[in-house]
Amino acid sequence: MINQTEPFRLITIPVSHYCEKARWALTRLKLSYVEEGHIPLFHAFATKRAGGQSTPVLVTEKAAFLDSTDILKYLDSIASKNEKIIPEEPNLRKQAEELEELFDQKLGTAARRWAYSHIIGDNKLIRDAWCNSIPKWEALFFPVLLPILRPALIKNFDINADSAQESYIQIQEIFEKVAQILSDGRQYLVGDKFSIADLTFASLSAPMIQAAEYPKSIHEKQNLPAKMLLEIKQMQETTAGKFALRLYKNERFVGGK
Ligand SMILES: N[C@@H](CCC(=O)N[C@@H](CS)C(=O)NCC(=O)O)C(=O)O
Repeated sequence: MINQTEPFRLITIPVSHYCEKARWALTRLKLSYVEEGHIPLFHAFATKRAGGQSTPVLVTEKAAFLDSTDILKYLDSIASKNEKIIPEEPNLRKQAEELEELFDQKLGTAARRWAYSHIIGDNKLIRDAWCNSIPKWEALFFPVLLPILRPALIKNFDINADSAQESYIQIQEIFEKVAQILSDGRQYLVGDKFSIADLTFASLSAPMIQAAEYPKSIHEKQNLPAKMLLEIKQMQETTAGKFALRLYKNERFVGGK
């Protein structure tokens, strides 16, 4: 149970799929929260004040949770028994946590690199990605920040001519693993209930599957580069892509908006 008088604060870079993971869990568990979105770089003033660095950060009246996995664990610990998204049975819990970790480490990073590789050269697409749901005054800094952030991003995420393709292959490998798990006809990745494994898979797949239900729909799809659109279509048509789309359709707003 929680002793929280005010809504939680969720500090985000709104377009981030790791932030989407935290938003989904908050909605699912019917917890009241206020999202504080920031443009990259400015996010650091907010996350630092809470003791962290990257987004998402969840700030409660007692503590701050600095990583999406810790946020989900905390939220699950205060959720009522029938709403929990971390299985209680130890073997199922282990499976769900292992999948969550795999998606965090491999899928989330490959998805980000893939998406940025496609849009990094296009000022308008980057603006759409970063300036959605942030304070207006921060958006005014976009022209100043772009020449600093673009080269930093290219260097940090190792974005080059080959990286979109490499990341696409890494994503396909994870999608194949998910398809294999689902091949016995099960409805969810672990056990017979929606869990953190499903939530993490779908939210970290968001850039590739472009679900209509995604709350931060960042781009008018037709404006995305042709090769990116083609790969989105290919991924939407895979077993794992269809599964992620189904999770968005049926599970994203269970609990509210
Ligand atoms: N392991 C972290 C990863 C989060 C992450 O990589 N967030 C990115 C946005 S996609 C970020 O905030 N980057 C800026 C920074 O690290 O300062 C989590 O799951 O919360």
